[in-house]
Amino acid sequence: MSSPALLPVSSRRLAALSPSSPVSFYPHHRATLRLSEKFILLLILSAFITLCFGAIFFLPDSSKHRRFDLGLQDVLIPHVEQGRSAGRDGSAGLQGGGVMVHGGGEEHRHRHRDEEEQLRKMIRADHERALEEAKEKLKKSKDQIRAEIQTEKNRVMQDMKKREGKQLPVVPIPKLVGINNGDPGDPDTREKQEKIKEMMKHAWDNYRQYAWGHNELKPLSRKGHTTNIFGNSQLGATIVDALDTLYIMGLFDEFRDGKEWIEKNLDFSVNAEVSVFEVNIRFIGGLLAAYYLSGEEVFKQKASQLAEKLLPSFNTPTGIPWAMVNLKSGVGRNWGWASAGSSILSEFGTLHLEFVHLSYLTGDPIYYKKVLHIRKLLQKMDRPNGLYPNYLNPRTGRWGQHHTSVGGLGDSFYEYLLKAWLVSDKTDTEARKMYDDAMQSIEKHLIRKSNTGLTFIGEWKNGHLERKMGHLTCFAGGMFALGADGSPDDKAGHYLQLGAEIAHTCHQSYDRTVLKLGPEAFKFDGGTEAVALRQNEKYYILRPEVIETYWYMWRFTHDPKYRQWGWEAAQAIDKYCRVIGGFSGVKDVYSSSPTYDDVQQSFFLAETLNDDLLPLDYWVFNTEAHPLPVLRSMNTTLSGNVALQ
Ligand code: DMJ
Repeated sequence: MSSPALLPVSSRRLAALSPSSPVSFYPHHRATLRLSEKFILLLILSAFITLCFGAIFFLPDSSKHRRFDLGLQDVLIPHVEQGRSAGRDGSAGLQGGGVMVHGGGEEHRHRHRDEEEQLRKMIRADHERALEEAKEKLKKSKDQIRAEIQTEKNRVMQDMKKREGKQLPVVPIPKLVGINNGDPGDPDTREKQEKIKEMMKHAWDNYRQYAWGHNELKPLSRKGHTTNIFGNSQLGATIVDALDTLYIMGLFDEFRDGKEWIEKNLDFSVNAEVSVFEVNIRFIGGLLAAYYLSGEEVFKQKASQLAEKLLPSFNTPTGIPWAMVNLKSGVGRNWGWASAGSSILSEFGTLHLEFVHLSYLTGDPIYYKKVLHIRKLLQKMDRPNGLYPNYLNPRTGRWGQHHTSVGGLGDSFYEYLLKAWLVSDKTDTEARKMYDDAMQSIEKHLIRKSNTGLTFIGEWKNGHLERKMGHLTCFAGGMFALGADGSPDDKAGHYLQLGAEIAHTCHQSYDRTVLKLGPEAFKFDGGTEAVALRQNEKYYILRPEVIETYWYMWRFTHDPKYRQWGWEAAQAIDKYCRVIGGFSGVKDVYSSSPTYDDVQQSFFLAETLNDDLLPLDYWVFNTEAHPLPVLRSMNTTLSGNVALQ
């Protein structure tokens, strides 16, 4: 039994006054009291009670009058005040708060009852909210536990494989150079090549000096930079993105520096929530390309370590991966801005090339299975007008908002359908068929000609075609050209022509600016053609898509105008984006005195190549321009023991 001393104050007080208390009030007086005395006593007592009772009614009403015991007033009064002031300005407040008449006894009680009811409601709502929050936390930790189990499983599997000492396939490293050992032959082109190399060195050296190990460089502030796609970690994104370019350009000292940093510092067990797509295209793509070019094992090892860390992102009810994953805990989630909790088409649809290569190199089919599962799922789904919407919910497997684009949010999904076919040495006909069908619907519903005959690719949004094209969409010119060979109904000429038209339009978007650099997005409305109208679409952040299309068009047609256009863009970048500390994006391509955004994007160092290196029948470029070899043996087996189909 608890002793009174241990009870709370109020309980202790009650215990002292209870009938079982050993203390009684003057027992010896009881017998001696007479009737008249009792009567007088009773009279006095009743007069006293009447006085007290009346006093309650005559007490002045005051908003400061504290009616609540047990300390509750401190919690509740602010709500009352809040409710009252809300009522005053007409918005939802406590009922009656605005009509109370001070001093009216009936109203007073009535108002207090209302207030008490309101307060009870608020307390209930608070409790419900707290309960919801607790549930949410519980759910999160469940996800975390699930992800951790999966990560552990993967690790054990990987260890088992190592112990089995399974022989991994000998990796054929294809020819690096095409005709003339990559030597352009004529002095003019050689000089331009040297200039591009010098620009690469300027970008690299400044990154090396001011931001080494950081993800990117702030060339004006001369310090490191990072964004949420890398989870605010320091993973040296620029080093990894630049490796293959350094190698191809023959900048071997720089390449060695990069390799050394990766060997010693690149650690993926960090508590960072990264974008699965970005990390795949920049890091896994970059590391694999560096491995294939140089044959250095460390790049392969790092790529497969990282790939393992991305696997928990696939732990969703549908197998469509989350957009982000925490590299340490394995917990995944989607971008807050994405429609109805959806994953993004261009993100989960741009894993195929790298994942096929990972299975090929590690002998573990898991990577290939993951991306094949995504494809099978997409293949089965209904598509409005044959178009793939950009949003897909990974919990329900249903499309989100019906927004389709060949630019941001959609772009590289289409590119990877084509490249899945190419990397399989043209044996993955399922991917080719999906690509061809998608192109047909895109041509029918999204591609139009402007009043003056510029071909553009618009976006399907809110039930109509938006006559706007993004800088990102400009990569499609190169994609059409790359896919021309092998297109159905002998439409190779048609697609090459379409590629040329898109290249022309995108060139116009550059040519119609003051800086001769293209805006982020441009319109085809009324009198406006290939020009950005909104201030927030006038920036250029060193993106490669337009130059990429020129590059493919040059490769397939050898029309010198594409080289010329590429050179013009390179000169404009050198003139307007170059600063002492590297290269920076600019905020307005229509202004003759542009301001800088102070970011040297890592993809800037991944983009520049010269003509005759890397023949396209041996190499497929991932979406970040990292070259991966065509897997010649894929039609029979993957990695010697993993069947492809
Ligand atoms: C690159 O990181 C890749 O090309 C990606 O597919 C989208 N675009 C950026 C650069 O603009």
